[in-house]
Amino acid sequence: MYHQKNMEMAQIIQANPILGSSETTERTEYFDTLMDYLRRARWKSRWIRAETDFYRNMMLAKGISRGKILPEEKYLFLLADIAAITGYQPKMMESAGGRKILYLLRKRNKWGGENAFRCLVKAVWGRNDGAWNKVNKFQLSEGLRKYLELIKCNQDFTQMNPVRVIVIATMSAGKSTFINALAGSKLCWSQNMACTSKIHVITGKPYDDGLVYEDDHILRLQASQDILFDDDERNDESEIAVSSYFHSTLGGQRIEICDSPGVNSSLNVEHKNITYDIIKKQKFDMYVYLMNATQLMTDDEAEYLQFIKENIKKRKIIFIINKIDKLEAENETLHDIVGDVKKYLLAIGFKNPIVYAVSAEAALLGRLMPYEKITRRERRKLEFMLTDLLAIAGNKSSIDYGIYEDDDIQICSDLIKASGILPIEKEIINVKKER
Ligand SMILES: Nc1nc2c(ncn2[C@@H]2O[C@H](COP(=O)(O)OP(=O)(O)OP(=O)(O)O)[C@@H](O)[C@H]2O)c(=O)[nH]1
Ligand SMILES: [Mg+2]
Repeated sequence: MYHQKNMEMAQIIQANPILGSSETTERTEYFDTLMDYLRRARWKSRWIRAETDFYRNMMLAKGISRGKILPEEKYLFLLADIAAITGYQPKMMESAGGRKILYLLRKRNKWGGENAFRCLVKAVWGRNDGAWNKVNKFQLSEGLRKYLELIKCNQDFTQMNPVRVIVIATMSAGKSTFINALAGSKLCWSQNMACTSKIHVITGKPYDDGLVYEDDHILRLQASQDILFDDDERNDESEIAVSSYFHSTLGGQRIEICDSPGVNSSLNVEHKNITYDIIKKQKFDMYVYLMNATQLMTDDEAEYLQFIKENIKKRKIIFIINKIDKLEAENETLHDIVGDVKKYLLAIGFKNPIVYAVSAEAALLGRLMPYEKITRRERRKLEFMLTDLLAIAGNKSSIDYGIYEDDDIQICSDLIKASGILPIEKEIINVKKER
């Protein structure tokens, strides 16, 4: 199992005023200096390589922000970028390469005195809190101040231990869709056929830098959806690491959510081994067990639940009935279904089972739609879905769609509420890290 360091770190470069410089030569010169320093350090990690590629793309593209770097602050920005590229690792600052870079920066720097510069280095690259207190009193441009704030935010975030959650279920219950709904973005491939074939570890970021990272044989800091949905066959590990800001109430939380392959695929027996293996070998702070509302309490389900019960011991588990939008309100009520599932879980041996009901698809649609142009047909689909969800929850009063006239945001936000995902996110936020 490999676990890429730094995946939880958001990028800062978008806020570097050098990107706003309309002078291409100025940007190129800054980038060349940066590369020159990095070459001298001779660091060879995959992370540094990915960062270098990313910086090249950003710096050599058209200016995206406004502003300019003050000449006297140039080496402070370079220091900040180098610290960021190394993941703010004090160890790299102390390495021979780090010392070489600091020597050059110190020599060329024209801002402040020797001590002030040293203090900045200690804060930005050494993560030293005392140094940060002093830096906060320095006279700096607004642009640099903002840059330093992002750095501090990343440092504080990466210092925290993540709350680790794993989503488990039999095939096609909607694990990947559910995780996409939590992230408010399509990070995991979801299909009506067995698809997830590896553990995907999805890490949250402290703020939205607009980037999705993926480590799947190649580490990329700007992974497109095609890349995310296409597993690299050269990766012989059983894991793929992804990270993104969560566009939901989990935004800014230090969390890792694992997507797991469904365990009962007769076509892919190794999926079961991968998932059983991780459940046996790793401890999670919370287990989220998903069930498909249209296929409840099957034999496969019973077998899997038995395995889970034996392996997770007393750790926190919640159960979620997914796809409630597919239920027929005339035949059944959510209240009864939740009651039946609770009885079933009690019979298997789970004490006081916590059961939620959700439509992961509705939640995901509600979160994606505001960013897309909604056609009349899609809006009808949302309206039907909303009506069904309210009906199944026992709320039979018909909706006056007039209130949604030209208000896509309102229908999306009502859909998210009706999907049932919000109390589940609260439950995740309230999980305490196991000591
Ligand atoms: N109607 C409805 N469909 C859903 C919902 N959630 C998931 N689906 C659909 O169910 C199918 C399977 O969803 P996935 O998210 O791929 O399920 P999975 O559990 O990750 O599947 P495997 O990785 O193959 O085990 C897809 O076609 C989804 O669009 C839901 O809440 N409502
Ligand atoms: Mg899946």
